[in-house]
Amino acid sequence: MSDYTTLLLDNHEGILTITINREKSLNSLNQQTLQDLKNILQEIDDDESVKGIILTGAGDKAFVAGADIKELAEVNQVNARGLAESGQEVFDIIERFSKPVIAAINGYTLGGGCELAMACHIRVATVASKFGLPEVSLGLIPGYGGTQRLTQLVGKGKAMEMILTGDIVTSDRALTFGLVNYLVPDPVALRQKCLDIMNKIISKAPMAISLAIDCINAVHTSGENGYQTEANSFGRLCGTDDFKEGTKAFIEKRTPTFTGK
Ligand code: CO8
Repeated sequence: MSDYTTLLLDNHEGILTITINREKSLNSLNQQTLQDLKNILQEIDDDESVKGIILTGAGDKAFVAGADIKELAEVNQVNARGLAESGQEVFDIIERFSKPVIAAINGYTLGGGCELAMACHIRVATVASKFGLPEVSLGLIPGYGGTQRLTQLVGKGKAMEMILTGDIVTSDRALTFGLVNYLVPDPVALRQKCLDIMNKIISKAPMAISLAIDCINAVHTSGENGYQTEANSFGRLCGTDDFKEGTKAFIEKRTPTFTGK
């Protein structure tokens, strides 16, 4: 795997942990970080040694505290739209990634950081984590898909309140809203919970996991009929070796061995 200046990579038994490694600026997302994220995802898409991804931030203070405000301050009306779009493209790659992506949230998860976490398939957070889309305090709105994904995850009323007030909410509130799947007491429990969920997912048939992600994303894809996507995917899966193995193993009362074929 290539080296990335803003990321730490650790592949342990098929689970690749990607750590955004800009602790001094609370792992804020500069353009280099976004480019590195895009590149690593492209690099591992077809890499059979990677079965799932845990995305986290370095240190114990922040997952990601937003876009890099120092870089953002230089943005102007001419290039801002393009920058928002290219960031959205990276987050879209994550959301549609063929392998499961879990956000391991360890502290401040603000602005672009909250948008990044929301693009992941599952979110687990420490109780000390804090969440918010405070862009209005900077005279902005979320630009990396936050208005859309927050509304999808927590509903319009709560999304309106969080984005219009810019309030930073506690992890308890985030759990109540459905913004995170689980809360855990500390970073050690965070790692373990993410591994437990990921190990469960990657023990299943890889193509079924990948197509399930596609179908769930189809709910919010304009012009796509999700029911049709589901039926098509179901049909494809019924032709796989893993389907034959899964049903055979059930009948034979044993654990299936999936090959991804
Ligand atoms: N960008 C750059 N640097 C940051 C950021 C950030 N988002 N957040 C923190 N830092 C830096 C601080 O400047 C500080 O650096 P230094 O030591 O050199 O002064 C260091 O990290 C530590 O931060 P603090 O001293 O502020 O730590 P505190 O514990 O006092 O406060 C907070 C922690 C509350 C998280 C505080 O740092 C904060 O409010 N950060 C900004 C949060 C924020 O507003 N995020 C949203 C940014 S806007 C955004 O994400 C838009 C996304 C869409 C962009 C679309 C298109 C281009």
